[in-house]
Amino acid sequence: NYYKNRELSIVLAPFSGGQGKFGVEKGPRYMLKHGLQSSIEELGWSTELEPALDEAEFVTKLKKEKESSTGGSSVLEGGVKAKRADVVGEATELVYKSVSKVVQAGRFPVTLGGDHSVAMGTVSAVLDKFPEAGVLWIDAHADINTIETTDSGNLHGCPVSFLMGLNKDIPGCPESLKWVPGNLSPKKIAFIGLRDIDSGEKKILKDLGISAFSMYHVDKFGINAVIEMAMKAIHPETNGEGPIMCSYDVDGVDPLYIPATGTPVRGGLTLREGLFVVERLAETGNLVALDIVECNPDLAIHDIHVSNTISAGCAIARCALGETLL
Ligand code: EXY
Ligand code: MN
Ligand code: MN
Ligand code: MN
Repeated sequence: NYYKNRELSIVLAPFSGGQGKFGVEKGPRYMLKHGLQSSIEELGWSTELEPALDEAEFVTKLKKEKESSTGGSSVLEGGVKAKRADVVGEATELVYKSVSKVVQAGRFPVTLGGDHSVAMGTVSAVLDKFPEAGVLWIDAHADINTIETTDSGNLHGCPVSFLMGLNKDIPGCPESLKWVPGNLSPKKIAFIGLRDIDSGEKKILKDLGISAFSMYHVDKFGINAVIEMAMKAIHPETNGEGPIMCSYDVDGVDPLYIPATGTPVRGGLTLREGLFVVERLAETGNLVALDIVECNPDLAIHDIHVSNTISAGCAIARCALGETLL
């Protein structure tokens, strides 16, 4: 167990610039309103809030960018694409600084997004503190497009390529994102829940030999076996033991259960499978950091979709922190 003192910080990362839909910046506020902090305290953690960036300030910045002549233009020098790269660079670096402060103080960071671009900050900060950490990326998507392979130009589809330093040598790589150390080894990440991967991403996953468990593997082997395989993949020398960070995109879970998210894909994890992943991680005692991203209350068509999404997001955090262990 890496946090014997059971001290934890909820890092607030209310940022939406990694994709085009406003509302995802409201995730942290809604999850706190749902009582997340007190429910974590009830599990025996002392908690603090760590606001990484100001929600309103970044909404204003992004709205200005939308109205500007470039409209958050995506095509950069060399023909590469990266929408709103300046704002994404600024926000993710702020997240990096907040999570760094938290982990260096020996506190467990639970980061609430925001879109998944914020993981450029969280994972980088966690790797500074735990260089041997492996990352479990729970997602319908692989988020590993480079600024060359991305069709959309949305940077929430690219954080893993930045974490691995895959954009560094591409001409036109935005200055604003050069702060990302890019030292995540392809051997130190495993994906679970994939079902919407672009062809360029597939090639990167293959070429770099990255462990990726799609919904096919979940159906074939069952979620428990998939988690075991994923943990062994990121910690091969120690039979799966070692620090683990979980970056949890709620769209990994089927939209039946978590509908209010920006890029829903049907055929995902059941709510139980999605919670089991983090319950199992809690049981190992090896979890060192957690992100919960891509809850967008504005995309719900019914109030029940908001509460389903937010309560599931909060349940992911509680289960990861041991709520359901006896
Ligand atoms: N692969 C698509 C893209 O790059 O635009 C979709 C990415 C969605 C990413 C969401 C956060 O997981
Ligand atoms: Mn996703
Ligand atoms: Mn796609
Ligand atoms: Mn994602």
